[in-house]
Amino acid sequence: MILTVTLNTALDITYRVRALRPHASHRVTEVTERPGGKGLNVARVLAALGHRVTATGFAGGRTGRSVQDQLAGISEVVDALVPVAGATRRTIAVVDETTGDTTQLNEPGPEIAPAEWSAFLEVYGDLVSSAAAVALCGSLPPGVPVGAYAQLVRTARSAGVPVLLDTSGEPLRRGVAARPDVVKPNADELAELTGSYEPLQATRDARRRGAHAVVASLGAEGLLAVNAEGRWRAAPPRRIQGNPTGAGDSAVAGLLSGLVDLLPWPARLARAVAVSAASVLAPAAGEFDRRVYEELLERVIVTPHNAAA
Ligand code: TA6
Repeated sequence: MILTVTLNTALDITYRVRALRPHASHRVTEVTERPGGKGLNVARVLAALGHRVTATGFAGGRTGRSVQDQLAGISEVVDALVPVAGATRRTIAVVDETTGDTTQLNEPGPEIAPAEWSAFLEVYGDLVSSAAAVALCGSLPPGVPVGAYAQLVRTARSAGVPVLLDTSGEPLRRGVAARPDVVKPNADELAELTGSYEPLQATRDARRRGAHAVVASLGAEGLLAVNAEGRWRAAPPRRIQGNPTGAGDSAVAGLLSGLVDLLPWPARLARAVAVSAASVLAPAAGEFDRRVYEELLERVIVTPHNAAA
């Protein structure tokens, strides 16, 4: 199984409106509520790709119950979320149907008590040794130590389990230094880490900081990957317009899926780009249409760069 960690789970609420205008009242044309937080999106996409997943992290309150009720409906996902006293946060995405632009509001999440963090570490320690790979994804809720991901990376690595990290800010900086197998920052996260918006330079710099492979998600341009074997660009065959919320999470799922299926790097990247692009065309994060994914997968363009990193 693949283990996903979502310390700051969320009930993702998506509102669609015809056109979003400041200071105006809007009629919502559609609303969806889904289990969210980056790791749970990764778990749902992995399940749809046919993998068995165990999802851990924290859940609490009415929102946490709603997240867990929906997870119970996905047979490939085992719910190993640790109960907490505080309520799982809500995130709100407002999609403007005219422009396709999305405005995202993320609550900070519940305060995690020291005893709840210790309970999580025990669950994680038990699960990690039977995992084929681990994904550590998203922001940290208040109360979780800023070095949490560094600690979780070290635990996975000493168990010999490949670990992918997708977070931002100081937790990313410390996590990278713990030498994860893969990090997947977006352009802003990479720039915050390295001080550079030049993708190749920033990606190589992030690797020098400790990650074995860096896969930068560059929005509509796809992925740029650098590891010891080389570097590649992977791009969708056409410009994909839709809801980009969770596109990075789908890319993470594609990378992990390719990793556990032992695909060579170019094929892993193609899978990640295809599932990410397919999820942009789906109504909510963590979802995609299988036929759209397969059609895109055949036409993703993966280009090797000649010089090794
Ligand atoms: O990537 C999209 C998304 O995963 C949403 O589903 C939402 O839950 C949010 O990001 C959480 O991100 P954060 O960085 O706050 O943990």
